[in-house]
Amino acid sequence: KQEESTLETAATRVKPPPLFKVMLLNDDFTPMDFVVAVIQKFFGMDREQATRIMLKVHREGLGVCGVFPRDIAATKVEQVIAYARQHQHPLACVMEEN
Ligand code: NFA
Repeated sequence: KQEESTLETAATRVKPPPLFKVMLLNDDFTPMDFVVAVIQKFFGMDREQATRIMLKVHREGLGVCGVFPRDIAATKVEQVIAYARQHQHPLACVMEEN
């Protein structure tokens, strides 16, 4: 098996990197349209997908926007929070190991 040949032995193989869910949390103030726009802008979804996730967050309290390696997840969280604060909205975004 190629993966166990001279270049990469079973002994040196490492675990795959952990993945993190990036989630939005509901609040009573952030406009629905703004949340849809955030999901489209930072998670590359179309308006229909983004609306489904926004409604899940609205109804259930939170929803997953994507699953990423640690650094990418952390950047998404920072970008979403910064963008929301720039627009004076309290929208919360968190990451959690999968
Ligand atoms: N609950 C917000 C409202 O009714 C909408 C919202 C959805 C906020 C998802 C945050 C996340 N305006």
